[in-house]
Amino acid sequence: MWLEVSGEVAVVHRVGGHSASRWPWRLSGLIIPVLLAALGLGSPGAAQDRLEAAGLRFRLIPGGTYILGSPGQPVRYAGELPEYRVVLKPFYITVTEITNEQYGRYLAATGRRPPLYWQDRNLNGPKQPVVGVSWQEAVAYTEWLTRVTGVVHRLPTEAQWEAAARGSLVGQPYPWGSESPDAGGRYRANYYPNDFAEDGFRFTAPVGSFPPNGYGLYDMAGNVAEWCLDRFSPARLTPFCHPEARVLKGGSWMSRARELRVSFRQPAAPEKADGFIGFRVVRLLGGSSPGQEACPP
Ligand SMILES: [Ca+2]
Ligand SMILES: [Ca+2]
Repeated sequence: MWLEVSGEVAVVHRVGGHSASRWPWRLSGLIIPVLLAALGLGSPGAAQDRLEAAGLRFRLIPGGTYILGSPGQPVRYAGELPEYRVVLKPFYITVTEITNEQYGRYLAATGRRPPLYWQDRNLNGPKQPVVGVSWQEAVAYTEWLTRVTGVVHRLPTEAQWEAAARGSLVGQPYPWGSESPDAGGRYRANYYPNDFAEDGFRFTAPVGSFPPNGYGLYDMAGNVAEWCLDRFSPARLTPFCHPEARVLKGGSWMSRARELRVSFRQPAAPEKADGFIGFRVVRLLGGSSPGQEACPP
């Protein structure tokens, strides 16, 4: 195995097929101890095993004050939060949605039952995001990651998700700014333009098929809508909304352009499993504190 350091991303690869000449500088000096300290992990050998078990790539999202929610322009759906300010601690978030390949490692390790659509050829490519995973199953995956790595992993809160999705931009409707997802004839996400396949993908796309946002995160708009940890704000529930509903963010391959806005949110019952729903994972720094110092109104 070798440990790659790229910005704030840490990935463990198997050595097979790579030149041994990469070892001396990659595994020398202070790089490894510093990186492991940043990740809150222990000895290099144990940490490598733990990272490999996770098989995931993360980006560090800086702590600080974020302005989230919608200013109301160009549109704000009922249920979206008006603009609010939140203070977040720094946290890591996966570069992509969790893929079928990554979820398959979890199934193999735990013997849990595969999710819906696991056998659906339109949706089960190794690099396509896992779908058909309920909120409870997504939480169980993060708990497994926590167990095998010894570092707290969790679903993102809505505030963490949205701060990450904005990619350092302020007051912009989309992860890339204000342009529509198809401006200039160039597609910026997998969604439902005038036809499902007009952007190149009839169903889910392999993760990373479109350009990343300013934080290097892929598919924060579209592909699969992503589970957040939070309950959907009770004050905004309709009589038809599940009382335990959780927040979905980002829109999906079944969404129209307006639903790709970073402030857009959908309620879904925690047991709901569907072909448009997936998730990504947050790794907390410094133990199990919630990572959020203020809550939206
Ligand atoms: Ca599409
Ligand atoms: Ca997504």
